[in-house]
Amino acid sequence: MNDISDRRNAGLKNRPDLDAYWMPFTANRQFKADPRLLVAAKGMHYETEDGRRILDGASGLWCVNAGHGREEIAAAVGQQLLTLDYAPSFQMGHPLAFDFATALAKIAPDGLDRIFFTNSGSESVDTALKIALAYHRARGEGQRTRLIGREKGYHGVGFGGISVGGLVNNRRAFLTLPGAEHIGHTHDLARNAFSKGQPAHGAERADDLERLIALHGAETIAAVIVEPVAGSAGVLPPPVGYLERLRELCTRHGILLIFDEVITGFGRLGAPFAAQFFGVTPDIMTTAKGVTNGAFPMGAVFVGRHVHDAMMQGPGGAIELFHGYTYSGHPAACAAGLATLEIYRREALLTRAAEFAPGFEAAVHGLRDCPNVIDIRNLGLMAAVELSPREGAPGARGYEALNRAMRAGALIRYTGDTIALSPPLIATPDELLELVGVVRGVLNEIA
Ligand code: PXG
Ligand code: PLP
Repeated sequence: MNDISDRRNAGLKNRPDLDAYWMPFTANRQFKADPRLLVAAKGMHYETEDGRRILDGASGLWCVNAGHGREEIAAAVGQQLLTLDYAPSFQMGHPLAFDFATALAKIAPDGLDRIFFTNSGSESVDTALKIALAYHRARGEGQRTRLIGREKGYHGVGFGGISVGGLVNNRRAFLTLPGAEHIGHTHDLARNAFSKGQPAHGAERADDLERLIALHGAETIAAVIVEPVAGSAGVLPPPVGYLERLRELCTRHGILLIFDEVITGFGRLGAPFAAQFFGVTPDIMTTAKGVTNGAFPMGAVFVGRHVHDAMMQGPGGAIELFHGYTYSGHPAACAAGLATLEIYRREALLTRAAEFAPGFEAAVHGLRDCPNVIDIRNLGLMAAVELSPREGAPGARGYEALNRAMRAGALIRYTGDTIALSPPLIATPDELLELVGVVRGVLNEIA
C-alpha cells in the first residue's frame, strides 16, 4: 500500500517493516521496539499512525516554519517537476535558480547577497568553510588554514562540520580536520540560570579567540564559525555583547566570521536572520531547513559581496570555485523556496516571532517551579528547559519527556536532559500556551 491516506486509514495494522531503514541519530533498536510513526501533517499538527493529533512544538526538526502541508509549495514543486525536473548545475543554468538567489539576496543581511546553493545544512557548512579557505588563497593568504568553531557547536555531520563542531558524541568515532580548534562555550548556569532572552554574563568568552590568535598567529586563521544562538546544544542565546566582540576581533585580524543560521534563519528570532536581529553582520552565513519550509531538501550559503568579488579574479574562462553539488539549485527546490518566501512575505512570518516572543517567554519561564528544572532559556520562538540529570542515567529524563509529550499530544525536541521548543511561526498565542501546558504536565510526571 503506497498511498499515504490508505496507510493513514489502515493505521497500526499497516505498519511497515522496520528492519531495512538505518535511522539517523536514533537508537535504532530502542525505536524499533517501540516505534513512533507520523503519517500526515497539516498546519500546526502531525497525525500519528494510530490517528492521534500531535501539536508540533519543534517545527519538525526546526524547519517547518510556515506550518505543514502548505498547498502553494506542493503545487509549485509538482508544477516544476513537470516543466523542468532537472537541469545540470555545472556549466548550465535554469531561470528559477537565478530568481530564487535574487529573492534571497533581497532579504539578506547587509552585503550578503551572493548565494551558493546546497542540499542541507551540513553541505552549507562545508561549502562556507571551503569558500573561506579559497578566499584567503585567492588573496595570496593561503597560509590561513585554521578553522575555529566553539564548544557545544553543531554544524552538521560532514567532516568539515564535525571538525568545527563541538558536540563530542558527534566527533568521537571519526577523524576530524587538522587545524580545527575551538573557543569556549557560553553555557554558564552559575551566573546566567533563568535568564530571559540574552544572558547578561559572558561577553568576555569571545576573547577566547585572542588566546588562539596569540597561540597560532592571526595570519594562520581563516575563519570562525558560530551559531548566533546555539540550537542543538539546547538553545544557548549569546550573552549581551558577545557576538559584537567576536565580530570586532575577526575584523581586526582579517578572519572571516561565519554565522551558522541553519536554525536561526528564516524568522525564528523575529527577524529574517539572526544577523539582523542582533545587528551583527558576518562575512558568510549558512542556511537550510526553513529555506524551503522543510518541504524539499535545500541549503543556501549567503556570501558577502567582498568575499565573492575577491574570488572573481583571474582569466575570464577560469572556474573560480572548484565546488558544487549535482543538486545545487535543483529546480524543484528553487520552486519550493520561491513559494516558501511568498508565504513568509504574505503572512509576515519572518517578523512574527517578535510579536509572540514576550508571551512565549513569560509562559516558558512559568515552568520554573516544576520538578528538576535547573534552567530555562529563550529567544524569539525558541526555548529550552534544562532538567537535572537523573542519578546515574543522564538523558533519561529528556527521553522520558519526549515520550510523555507524544502521549500527551505534543512533539518536542530533547538533547540530553534539555527539552527544546521551537514551534512553527504560524502558532497562535493559544497554541503556544497549549504547548507549554503539555510540557508542564509532562514535567510534573517525571520523577
Ligand atoms: N548547522 C546547524 C546550526 C544546524 O542546526 C546543521 C548545521 C546541519 O543541517 P542538516 O540539514 O545537514 O541536518 C544543523 C542541523 C536538533 C537537530 O534538534 C538539529 C539539527 C538537525 C537535526 C536535529 O538538535 N540541526
Ligand atoms: N560520488 C560519485 C561517484 C559521483 O559521481 C558524484 C557526483 O557526480 C558524487 C559522489 C557527488 O554527488 P553530489 O554531487 O550529489 O554531492
